[in-house]
Amino acid sequence: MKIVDLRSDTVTHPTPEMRGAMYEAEVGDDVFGEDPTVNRLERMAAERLGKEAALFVVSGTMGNLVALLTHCGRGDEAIVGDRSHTYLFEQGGMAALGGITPWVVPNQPDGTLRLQDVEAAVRGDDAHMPRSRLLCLENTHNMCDGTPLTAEYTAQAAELAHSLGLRVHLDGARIFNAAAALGVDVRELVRDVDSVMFCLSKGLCAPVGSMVCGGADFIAQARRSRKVVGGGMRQAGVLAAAGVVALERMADRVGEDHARARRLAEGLAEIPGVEVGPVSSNILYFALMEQVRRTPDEVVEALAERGILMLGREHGRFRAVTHYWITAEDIERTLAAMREAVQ
Ligand code: TLP
Repeated sequence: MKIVDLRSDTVTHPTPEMRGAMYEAEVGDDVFGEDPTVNRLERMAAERLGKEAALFVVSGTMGNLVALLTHCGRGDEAIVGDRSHTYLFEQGGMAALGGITPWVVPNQPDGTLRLQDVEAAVRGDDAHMPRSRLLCLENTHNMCDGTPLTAEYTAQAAELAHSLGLRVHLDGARIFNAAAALGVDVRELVRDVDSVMFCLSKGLCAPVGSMVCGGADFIAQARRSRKVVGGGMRQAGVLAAAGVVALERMADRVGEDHARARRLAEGLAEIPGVEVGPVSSNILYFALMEQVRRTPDEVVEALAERGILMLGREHGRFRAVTHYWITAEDIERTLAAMREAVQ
C-alpha cells in the first residue's frame, strides 16, 4: 500500500533526475568558495529572485537565523508576526543565539501584519529601549492557511519599514507557491525586501537545503554568519546539484499541487462534520465539528491505518500539505479514508 504522506511538503524525496545529478555532481571545498555546483546554484537562485547574490544553507531555520544575525546585532529588536514560523518554531534562535529581541505583532488571518501595528511597534531613540532594526514577513504564511502575501502588500510594508529605518527580511520558505498562487513572477514578491530565504527542500523536492538571497554586501556578511553557526559545508555540491534541478524543474510546477489541495478541500467540505479552511496554495487546514464523535487523535490514527498521514495540530485542527508525490488518485483515496475515519 502506498503511503500518502500529507504531513508536510518537507517529506518529499528527491526525484530520479535529482539523484542522477547528485551522483554526477562536480564538487570542491565550498568554504574556499571552490565548489562549482554550489556556486552555480547560488548564481541561479540570485538570478531567479532578482537579487545580487545568494547563499546555500542547510535549512530554512538556518537561513532565517543567518539573515537575522546579519541584519541585527545583540540588543537589537526584530518585529515578527505572532503566527510566524520564525517566532513559533525556530527555538527562539534569534534571542538564544543572536541576543535579538522579538517584538511580536498579531498576524491577520491572511498572514499580513497591519501597517499601523508595525509603525506602533517601532521604538523611538531612547536609552531605555532596544533598537528596532528589522521587520520579518512570511510568504506563503504557513500558520495562516498558506495564504500568499501580495506584491502590493509587501511593497507597502517594506516602504513603511524603510522609512522608519528598518530593514526587511522575508521568510519565503514557500515563495514559489506564493508566486504560483498569485500568478506573478517570484521577483515581484521579493523586489522590495532586503533579504529573502526560500527552501529547496519543501515543494521543490530537493532533499536538503535553502537559499538566502539579497545584496552582494549582505550575502558576504551572511556567509560569515553561516560559518559561525557551523553551516560552512565542504563538498556541498552533491546537495546543491539537487537544488539546481529543483529550480529548473520544480519551481514552475507547484501550481499543480495547489489544484490537488483545492480538490481535497472540496471533497472534505462535502463530509458531514468537517469544517474546511480557505485554501490558496498547497496547505490546507480543517477541523472536526462537535457532531463528530471521534477525537482528532483517533481520526489521525484511523487515517494512518489506511495509509494516509496527516498532522493533528492544536485546537483539533488538522493540516494537509500537497506536493510533487501526491497524485489525483491519492487525493481520492484520502477522501475515502476520511469519510470512514470520521464515522
Ligand atoms: N516548516 C515545517 C515545520 O517546521 C512546521 C513544516 O512542516 O511546515 N519557514 C517556514 C514558513 C516553514 O514552514 C518552515 C518549515 C521553515 C521556515 C523552516 O524550514 P526547515 O524545516 O528547513 O528548517
